[in-house]
Amino acid sequence: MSSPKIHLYLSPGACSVAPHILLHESGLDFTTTSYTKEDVFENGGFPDELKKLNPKAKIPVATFDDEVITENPAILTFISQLAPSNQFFGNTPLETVRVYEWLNYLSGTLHSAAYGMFYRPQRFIDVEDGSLAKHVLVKARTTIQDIYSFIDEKLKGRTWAVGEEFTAADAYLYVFFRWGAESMQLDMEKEYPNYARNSKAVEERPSTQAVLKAEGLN
Ligand SMILES: N[C@@H](CCC(=O)N[C@@H](CS)C(=O)NCC(=O)O)C(=O)O
Repeated sequence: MSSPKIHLYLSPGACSVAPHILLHESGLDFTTTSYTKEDVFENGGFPDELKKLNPKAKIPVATFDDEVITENPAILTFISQLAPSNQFFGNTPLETVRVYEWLNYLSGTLHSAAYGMFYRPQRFIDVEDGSLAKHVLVKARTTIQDIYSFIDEKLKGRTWAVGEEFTAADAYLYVFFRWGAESMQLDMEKEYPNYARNSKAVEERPSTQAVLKAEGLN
C-alpha cells in the first residue's frame, strides 16, 4: 500500500500518545497538530475545527489523505497496515486477535467506562448533587485499581503484552500507566510491578522518547 499523507491530531499525554508512538516506530512521514489539555477538556468545549473532523469530540483524530479516522483501535490498525513489516499486530492470526482483545478492553472498559467515570462523572450522574459525584469518583478509583491489578496479573512473567515483541497493545497500555501515576497519584512501580516492566520497556524505545519530547512530557 503506498503511504497516504498522514496527520495526527493529539493532546500531550492523552490517549493519542499510542498512535503517536506507532507513527514514530513505523518510520512513516506524518505531521501533527497539538491541542492543550485545556482546549480538549476544559474551555467549555472541544475545538470547533476538530469537532468538524470528529463530531464525537474526541482525540485522537487521524487523517490519511482525505479519510478521517477516529477511535484508537481503528487508527492503530491503519498505521499498522501501512507499516506491515513492523508487525504492530503480532505475527500470527492468534497474536492479532490477542492485540485486539487488549485494545478493546483498554478502550471500552479502562478508558471509556473507568476513566470516563473519573474524568467525566457528569456522563454518569448529575454532578450538581455533590454527594453522588463523590461516590462516583470513589467507584472510579477502585474500578481503575481493579483493572490495573488485572493487567498486572496478565503481564506476570512477560515483557510484552502479546508474543515476544512490542505491539500496538503495549503502546496503548503505556498511556494508562502514565495516567495512573499522573492523574490518580498511584505508586505504579510498587503496586503493579509487571505492568511497570512493560511500560518501562515501552518508554525505553527511541520512538517513545521522541513522542515524550515532541509532546513536552519529559
Ligand atoms: N473511544 C475513543 C475515546 C477517545 C477519548 O475519550 N479521548 C479523550 C482524550 S484521551 C478525549 O478526547 N476526551 C475529550 C472529552 O472527554 O471531552 C478512542 O478510543 O479513541
